[in-house]
Amino acid sequence: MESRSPAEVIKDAVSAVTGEPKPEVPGKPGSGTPTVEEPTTPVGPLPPSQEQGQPDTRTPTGAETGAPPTAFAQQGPYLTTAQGARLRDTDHSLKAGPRGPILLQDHHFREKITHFDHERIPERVVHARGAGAHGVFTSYGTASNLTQAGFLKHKGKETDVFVRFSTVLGSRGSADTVRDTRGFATKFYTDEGTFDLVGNNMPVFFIQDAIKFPDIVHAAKWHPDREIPQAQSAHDTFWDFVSLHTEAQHHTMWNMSDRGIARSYRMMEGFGVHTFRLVNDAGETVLVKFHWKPKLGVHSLVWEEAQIASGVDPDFHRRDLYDSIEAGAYPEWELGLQVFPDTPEETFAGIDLLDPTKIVPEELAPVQPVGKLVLNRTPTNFHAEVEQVAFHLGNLVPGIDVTNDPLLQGRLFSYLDTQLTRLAGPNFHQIPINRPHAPVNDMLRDGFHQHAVHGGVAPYKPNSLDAGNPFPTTENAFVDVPVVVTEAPKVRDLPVSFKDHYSQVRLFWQSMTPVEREHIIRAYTFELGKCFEQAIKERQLQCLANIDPVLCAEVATGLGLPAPAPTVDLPEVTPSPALSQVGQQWPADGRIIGIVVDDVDADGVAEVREAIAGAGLVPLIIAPHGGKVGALTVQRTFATARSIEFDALLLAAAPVPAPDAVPARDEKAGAPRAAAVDPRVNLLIDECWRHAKAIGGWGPGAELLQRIGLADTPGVVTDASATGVLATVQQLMANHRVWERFPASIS
Ligand code: HDE
Repeated sequence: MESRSPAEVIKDAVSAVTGEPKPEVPGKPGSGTPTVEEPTTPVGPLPPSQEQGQPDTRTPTGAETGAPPTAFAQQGPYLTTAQGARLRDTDHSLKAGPRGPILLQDHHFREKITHFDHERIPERVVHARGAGAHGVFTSYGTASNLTQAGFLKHKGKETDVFVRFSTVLGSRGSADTVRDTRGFATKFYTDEGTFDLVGNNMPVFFIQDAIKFPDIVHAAKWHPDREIPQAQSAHDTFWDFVSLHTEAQHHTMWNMSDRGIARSYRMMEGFGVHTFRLVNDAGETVLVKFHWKPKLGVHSLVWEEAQIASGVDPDFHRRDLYDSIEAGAYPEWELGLQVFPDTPEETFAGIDLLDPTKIVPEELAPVQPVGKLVLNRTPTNFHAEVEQVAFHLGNLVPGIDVTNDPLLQGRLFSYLDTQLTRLAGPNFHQIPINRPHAPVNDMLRDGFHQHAVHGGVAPYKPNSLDAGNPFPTTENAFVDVPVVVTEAPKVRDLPVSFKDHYSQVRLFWQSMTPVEREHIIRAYTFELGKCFEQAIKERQLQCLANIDPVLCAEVATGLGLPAPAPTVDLPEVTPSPALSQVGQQWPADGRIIGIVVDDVDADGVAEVREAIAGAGLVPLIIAPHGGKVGALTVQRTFATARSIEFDALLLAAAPVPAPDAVPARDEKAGAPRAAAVDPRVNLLIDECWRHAKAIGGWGPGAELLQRIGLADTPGVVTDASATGVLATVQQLMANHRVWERFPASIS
């Protein structure tokens, strides 16, 4: 074999990468022709890539870095190692000859693969699946008499926030639209330290004492033998637990209601769940519950939609959040407070404020708005921001303190503890997304992943070597409210008032409209129908009997089991209309309208498309084929569209089946082909009808709706003019759904 000098080998390698002609080897004609695929020659420094933008402008200790927006996580035009050495080739490992084994010496290979091997961090033990966004909270100043917290006290004060929404049960890759509680966790980067409001979209919780959390989570997550079902409560262990542990019945009813299948993160309420204590400048205290009220109202999917979306678009909520922010339809909520006097009993209207399975109806204590949240920026890097964000109930600021709610007390331990494993060490507060926007001067030192380079020699107190620094202060410092803890024996027990497990569940049920009750019945019937053990179904039916006999009887019928009689007195309750989602009108901003077109009429569609966009809604053109229809760009084809993507459907056409379409039912029955509509359009219409969405048509679209017998039925609009149809459809969308289309046998 001919031997070559190292210099010749390097020259060859360089020319292979740069595409420069190989230098001729004397005596070897044609050796200048590259033998490997010719790569592109680098063209000098590239413009900075947006994807590489570094989102954080804070040091690990909270100072602004002053980094301009052009400061990038990655720099320079050339590929380098993690240590900055330029690389010639990242496509081939270093081998003993082209057919030989890889050499241990290949430091680039080992760095690349080792880092890749460790890219994932443990997912959250609960709330693993989520999405997050940045935004701004603006104070109305209306809470200035209640709290010294600056971000709430000063009118117009703006505070940066990061919000993470989540499901509870599923793994990180599970579907968004499963029936579940949703997390709604907000990090306020205030000037006085970070405040985390780690809430849910439901105001009550399954358990009253934190020590039960592993039990409910083990019961609700998959069965440990097969790790199924994924992200579902419709299985034996969940219903086994909640039917035995009856304090879970209230939260379970919320999950079985439409709240368990939110339409969008933008359309969910948020609740702090626990009662907190606020302290004002004068040291006076009140008890409060935190509420987030969405600008767009509270809306839900219907069950079939949720199930279809789980398969067709498992990222349904994540996509909706990011698309709406990118479209400029910024999600908005008002933060509100229910305020209660801070009495020694810690009750309001007979309701124990420390019991996290109870609400205080808004009719008794109205929610008073104190500020507005707008989400206006999507994450730059999902892992860095959404995955690494670490919330903690103990992230409190002066003016906001905790209560003795036994669930809240346990959470104060758990959130810090969990990050030690999940984010591998005690310095997770230095990760960019977790960095406070207030000056940090602590005496925490060292540990894994320490990013700060601490000066000084005396990270202890008292000290003289660092001149006693840093000093505690009473100026705007956190106040642990000196609440009197009554002299009491140590016990493993709960207050007697916590033992009422049914009256508020009954209150919730009785506050629902007939259509919402119907949905609840179907949800219980579905979930219990998926259980295997009859004893579990029977025990849960007993719980339902103790909530409401009609509910119990309907579910029992669906299960084919007898309905038991109640074993508790059914109390008179005053319904809370604020709990219902039906009957109001809401802005339809950012809602999506699908428009079915074909090659015939593009002009009418262009007009209506403009009108939709002008009204702050999103038009989605659906056509038989991709590309263009007239001047319109097609966004979905009949093959890629599915009804769950839109909130209303407009038909500008009645497309006949494409030659390759699956035959329609009436075709099989011998109906003439020309009379049939494309079966995929038929499916869109069918589903929109079943899911109680507004449907409109003009021209051939109106004729089609006539032909299939839908015209003149609730929520179906036909008109000669496209814009006429749109106007009525928009009004219908403000109700969220065409409620009268649902069968409601329950009153
Ligand atoms: Fe959580 N919860 N939780 N939780 N929780 C976590 O913290 C825990 C509870 C909630 O987007 C974990 O960082 C205990 C109530 C949200 O990152 C963990 C108890 C409420 C999120 C934990 C509760 C919540 C979590 C898992 C019973 C509504 C997601 C990973 C005392 C008010 C936050 C993590 C995010 C996450 C523990 C009960 C909401 C293990 C022990 C009640 C929104 O620390």
